[in-house]
Amino acid sequence: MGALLESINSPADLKCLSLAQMSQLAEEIREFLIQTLSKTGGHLGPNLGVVELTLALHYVFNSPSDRFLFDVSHQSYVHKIVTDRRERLDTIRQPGGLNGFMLRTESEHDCYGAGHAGTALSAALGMAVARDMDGGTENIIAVAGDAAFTNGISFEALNNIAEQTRRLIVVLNDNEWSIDRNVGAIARYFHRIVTNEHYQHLHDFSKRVVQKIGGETAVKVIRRAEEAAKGMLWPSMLFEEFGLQYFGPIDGHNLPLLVETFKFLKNLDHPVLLHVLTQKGRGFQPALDLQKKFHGLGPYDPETGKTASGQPTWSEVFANTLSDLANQDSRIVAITAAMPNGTGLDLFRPHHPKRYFDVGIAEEHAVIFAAGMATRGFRPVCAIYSTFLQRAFDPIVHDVALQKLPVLFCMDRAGLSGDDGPTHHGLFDIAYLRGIPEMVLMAPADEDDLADMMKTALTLPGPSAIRYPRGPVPGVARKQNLEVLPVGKARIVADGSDVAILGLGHMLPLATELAARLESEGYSAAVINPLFIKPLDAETLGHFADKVAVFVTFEDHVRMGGFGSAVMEALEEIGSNLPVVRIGWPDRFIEHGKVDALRQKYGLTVGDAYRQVIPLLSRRQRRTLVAS
Ligand SMILES: Cc1ncc(C[n+]2csc(CCOP(=O)(O)OP(=O)(O)O)c2C)c(N)n1
Repeated sequence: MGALLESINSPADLKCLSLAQMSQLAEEIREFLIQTLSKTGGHLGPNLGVVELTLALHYVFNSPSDRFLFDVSHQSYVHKIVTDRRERLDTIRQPGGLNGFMLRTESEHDCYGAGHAGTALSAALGMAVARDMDGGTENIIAVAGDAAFTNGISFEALNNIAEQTRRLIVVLNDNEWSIDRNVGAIARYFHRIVTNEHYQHLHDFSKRVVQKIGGETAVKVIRRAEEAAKGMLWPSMLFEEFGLQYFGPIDGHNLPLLVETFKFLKNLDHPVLLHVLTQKGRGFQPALDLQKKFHGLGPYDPETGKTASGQPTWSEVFANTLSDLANQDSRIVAITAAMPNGTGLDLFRPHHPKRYFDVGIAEEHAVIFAAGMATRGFRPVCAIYSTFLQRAFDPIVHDVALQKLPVLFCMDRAGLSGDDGPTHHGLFDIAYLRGIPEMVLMAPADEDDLADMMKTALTLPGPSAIRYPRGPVPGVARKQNLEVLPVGKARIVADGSDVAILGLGHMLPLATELAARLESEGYSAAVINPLFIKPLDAETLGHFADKVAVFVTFEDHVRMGGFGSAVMEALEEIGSNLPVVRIGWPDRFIEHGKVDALRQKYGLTVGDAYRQVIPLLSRRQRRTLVAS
């Protein structure tokens, strides 16, 4: 670790540095990030891009009394480093370690938690208005990426800012990238500002001004910097119309310029937007070459950037299957909300470029857009992570289901996300989709199931959803042809008469393992792959209710309102009062960590199921003995 970096334990330490030392510190932080994240994984590219920006913010403002909000907050590692978490950066995303996003419980400097995009401006405005009502004086600064401005909430906030407060600083951190290239009219608009030749002139001018004032006395520096900042004013109609004075675009890696600009903006009595240009992945060639990959990744080689290549993922199977299905049906279209890489759709894009739509970070729009296409006879497939689809609950109900439109939701990252933590766990989708009339809801146990479910869904007259987890598929030997599954029919994997064990989706192996353990102790255990969460196979449940003493359900979802709850409701409806041992996540937010360890901690193991089921089975035996 660099010598300067070792001396930084709080924002106050930064303020003792000269600007030249700060520039040196920026390079040390970059090296520290590259080395540390090579072992932990994490959002390297975005953080390399905001080193100077974050240092300048902490240099000029006083955290925690002044408040910084980072949109998504995947780019808050530098903020963590300078706010007393440098020594724990090597624990980031590790069990018991630092969270990969801002977390209010982690530090007094994390004034607002996030993980989903588009929230920074609204939350910052809420804080500003609360400050004004309380007669407070602190500064509130929202830092949001260019892609965060493709999100509706950011614009809902913009629409409201000038009416509500006179003091709010919005920083637009423009690197032209979302995870993939940023898309849409807003992205093009930012690009036009940046490539405007008049701006180039201003940019050179401002650079010269800052270079000139670099060595002067503090008073002169401030006065001239004000002039410089005013000189850089380049009215941007869009933000000015929203009532925010627009400054920029300025070089987001020029520390003196950033510092002087923030000093100037700090004293204004009206809301402002500062447009800074940064380079995602700055200082690490592999991250500059492979922007998408280095947005966020697992461990890598800190010299070459190489990562271990693994077996196919659920996302890849999804995307390849969709490409094949689209070859046969020209009405199939694929929609992503800024996640072509994560959902696998960037594999679909080259095969069907005209039937691929990246709508930006705009899940609500994605779903309503899909609904619109479906009214014209298209078969839209929305590939959206389970956690981000939460945003689109109302459009799913109001636009898709209510109108019985055949939109398929492929929910990637359903289940525990692991390292990313509670903002990204996909643990609620069954609960939020199960109660929607018309919805067909499925969970595959392996890649064949996933492909069959997709084929099935694309024959249905109404909405459907498939949930599958992050990571590699089980790797079964694939069958030749896809099948249309009978809707609402479970698959009996093994018959049995004492206990019926239902393993939903990728939890099926736990059901099989529990059955083997019970069988080895003389019990007869049935294993069922439910395939469908809705409609649930009441007939199969009824069949087993007549012979077994207990049901067990395994699901990678919260127990409350989940698959096990659905089984209980279905049993109650057929008049059965058999006990159901439900294995799933408890009614609390689950921290980040390794999936296996968290399953152990929260009771999602075969052993936990066994301990609960044995007393219920023994009671039955005792009853049988008494009866005979
Ligand atoms: C609602 C929502 N949808 C999708 C994502 C996934 N996501 C995380 S960061 C990101 C791109 C953010 O780009 P930008 O705001 O420009 O910041 P940068 O990473 O470029 O600094 C996306 C799409 C998310 N966090 N939240």
